[in-house]
Amino acid sequence: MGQNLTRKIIADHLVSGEMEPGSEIAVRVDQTLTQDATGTMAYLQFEAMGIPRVRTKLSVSYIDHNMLQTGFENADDHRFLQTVAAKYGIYFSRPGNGICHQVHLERFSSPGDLLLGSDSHTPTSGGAGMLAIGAGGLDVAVAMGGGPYYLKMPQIVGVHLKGRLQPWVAAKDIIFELLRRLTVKGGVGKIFEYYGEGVASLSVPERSTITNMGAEMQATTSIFPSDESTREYFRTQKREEMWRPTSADPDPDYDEVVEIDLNKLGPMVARPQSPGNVVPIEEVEGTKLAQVCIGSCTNSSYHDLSVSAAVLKGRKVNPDISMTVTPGSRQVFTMIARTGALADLIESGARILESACGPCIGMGQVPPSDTASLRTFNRNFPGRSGTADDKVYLASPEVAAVSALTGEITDPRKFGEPPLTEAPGEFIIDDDLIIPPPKNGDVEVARGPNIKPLPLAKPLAQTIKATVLIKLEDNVSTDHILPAGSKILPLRSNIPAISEYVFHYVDPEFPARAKAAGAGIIVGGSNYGQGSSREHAALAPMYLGVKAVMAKTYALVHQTNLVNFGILPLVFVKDGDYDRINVDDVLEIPDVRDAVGSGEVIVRNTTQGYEFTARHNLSERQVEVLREGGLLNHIKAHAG
Ligand code: MIC
Ligand code: SF4
Repeated sequence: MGQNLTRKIIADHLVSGEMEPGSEIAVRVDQTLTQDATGTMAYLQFEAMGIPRVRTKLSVSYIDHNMLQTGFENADDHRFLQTVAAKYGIYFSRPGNGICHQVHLERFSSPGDLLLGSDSHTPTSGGAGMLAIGAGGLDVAVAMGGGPYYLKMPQIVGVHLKGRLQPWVAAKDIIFELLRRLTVKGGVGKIFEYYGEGVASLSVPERSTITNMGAEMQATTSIFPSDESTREYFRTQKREEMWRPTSADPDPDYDEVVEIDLNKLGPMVARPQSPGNVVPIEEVEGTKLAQVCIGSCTNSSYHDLSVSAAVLKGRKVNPDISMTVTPGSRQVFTMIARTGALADLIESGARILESACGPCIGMGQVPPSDTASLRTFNRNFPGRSGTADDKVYLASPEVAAVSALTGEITDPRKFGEPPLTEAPGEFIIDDDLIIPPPKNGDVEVARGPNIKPLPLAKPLAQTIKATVLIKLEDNVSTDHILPAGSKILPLRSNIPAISEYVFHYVDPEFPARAKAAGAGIIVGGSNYGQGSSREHAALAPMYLGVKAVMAKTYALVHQTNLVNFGILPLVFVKDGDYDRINVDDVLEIPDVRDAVGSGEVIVRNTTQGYEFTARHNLSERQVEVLREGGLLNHIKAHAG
């Protein structure tokens, strides 16, 4: 059997390790990306490494998350990021240029190369044949310094696409189908590689909708081959010279195969409050809506917006609906302005937002209480929109546009023939908002009062004795652990301030209790830490004195972030052990510093008077990192 594409790219980038699923490998990183919400920390960490200039082929710093400027904080962060970029040799995408993933796809994606980004939706560039992986900011900082990225060799799942999408059925429905079948935990430790005759009919932006939302299954990444359609995309982006073909060998070997017949798919919707709650649209049709939002890095391409505009053209948004549209990039924005689609949107009554993450991360357009919102985004975790009791439904732009007219979730197939939209022969290319770094880094870094020094973890203690601070259910996301939104997101470069918001909507007393306890333990269910790659969900608990997490299973990026910040991620061996623990129990892990080397530790519940065994599944290198008090301490200890 032939080799699959993913293994070829990994083999091409392999620095160390065996490509055996589950064993740790290290890969060379060609490109990095950061955004402003994770970037400030990543660059503080990079600075702490004392490396004069990035050692990647290309590193880009984007501003797209913290765009509301209701105080000085976000604007100060922008200046910090701009000056840091100039100093260390990083391209800087200015606010207004668009969402990192959309812009990266358009202007920098490169088939066959490896991209590491401090954002969980970095796999968007997988639509153009890149191996694009989301990670914590510290891992990205290490990669900028020329270090490899460590991960467990994933299993490669081949997704065989057959047939062709039917009218009104969108790329979004393909990834919904996978989420429906495999759930939000179905991608842990896996890479999804798309192949088969159904691939050819999907354009690069459509492929990118699919690879983007592979993150919702906790997949390491997702990838499409680079074919003639990719070449056409690069041609319209006027960078055909960057295109090269990549594909699996004929008859490729996969660890697992999933088959999707595109002919059989219908429009689908993810119900509140998980992207895994996918149902056929018929099950939720008629749900009254108060808000419809089109945009986010999942669905804000020229294709998505022109289809939406064509549906709305000559019609009016229902008076009960507040509708917003966010172009994913300045290129998309200018294109819809030139073609007239923007005028159609404005005339319909849609509210046009600047090219940024915006409502996707609770930066404005918070929905009214006790109402339903329909969004083309990728996540609908509780409270993420900014409304505590939110009911966010996720769907394709086609479903969103038709529903905005009717005021309720509507099957677009009842709307008649889908509008004909033409792919643009060429895109408008204007990279003026991307500032290339100057040749010499003689730049002074601007540090406003919101940029606080980086806190470091402490080496692993000989014995951990700590109080159980909280006990959580399954599928707790990093949005639960450390929410975003317009109040909290601006504090990303200020760990003391942001740590006051850990578990804010789950248990607002958590920070005070953690500080009073001095040393704490978090107890979680399965898939703990799903969602965003934000390392703040490890860094802020570390700052509050959290020493260990005990969970049934982890989302891998969060598990790595815990290790990077010196928090021990343990796994329950028996379900009963999870059941028995109570909040406020004091747990002792004797001789943990030595015991952790064996992969198994004894935990004593000193409050209830019993013992149990807990495990971890970390590599020897990660155990060393933990002992030394996190990755930055580890790097400093082994500098040179
Ligand atoms: C998200 O979609 O949750 C974010 C905000 O883009 C995060 C990054 C962050 O928390 O800064 C992500 O997806 O990793
Ligand atoms: Fe931004 Fe939303 Fe995409 Fe995250 S998921 S990068 S917040 S648009």
